Amino acid sequence: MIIYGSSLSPFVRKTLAYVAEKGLKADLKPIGLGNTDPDFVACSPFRKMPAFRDGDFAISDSSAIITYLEAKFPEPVLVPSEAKSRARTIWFEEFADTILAACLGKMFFNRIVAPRFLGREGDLAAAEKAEKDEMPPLIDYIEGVLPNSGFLVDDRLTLADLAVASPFVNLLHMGIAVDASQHPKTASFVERMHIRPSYAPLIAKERSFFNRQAR
Ligand SMILES: N[C@@H](CCC(=O)N[C@@H](CS)C(=O)NCC(=O)O)C(=O)O
Repeated sequence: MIIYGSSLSPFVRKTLAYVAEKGLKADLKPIGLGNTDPDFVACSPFRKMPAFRDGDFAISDSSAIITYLEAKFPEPVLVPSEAKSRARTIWFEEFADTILAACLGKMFFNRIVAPRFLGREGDLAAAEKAEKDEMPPLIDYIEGVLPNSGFLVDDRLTLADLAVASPFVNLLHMGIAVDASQHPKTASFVERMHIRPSYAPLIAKERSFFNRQAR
């Protein structure tokens, strides 16, 4: 199995963490923005990452890839089958991929991606607005819905936790931590997720990439 992309993308990172939690093996083929590698484009017609290939089957979109893998490799169950639990898991994945990633993405894109990878200035006012106005209600929301177990659904690890944890790595790369005095459950959730064996090596690799860049 091949995953095309860069784990700096929250969608690629979520997929890689999911693959690791499933105990599966996939080759990560590095792809940057604007890459026109023919097999990447064959798997992802609109050139969005992640893209995925398993033999003659190709698909893109992190949720579609995870849907395929969960059906093909049911154990361990990371998308519960019980109706309410499944719906809540998909809601949290959707919340993470759209609402949370969009907000943190404005910060990450304008402060890091545009200046470092695209050679142009980012919209720093948009990044500032996202941090000051858009992000706080999202963290308030997570704090309010996180059960004491520290897992979003069914008091055990599911795709919901993997999805919500992913955009927070981009926050980490910007030197911003969830304030534990204001949002203790969320801060602890993020910390615990990021030290899991599925996330920690990805974060370490991303960090060393940034450190090499800074030299
Ligand atoms: N819903 C998609 C989103 C994928 C996505 O937007 N990826 C971004 C990187 S974070 C991308 O490839 N952008 C390149 C582009 O839009 O051309 C998923 O979950 O995979």
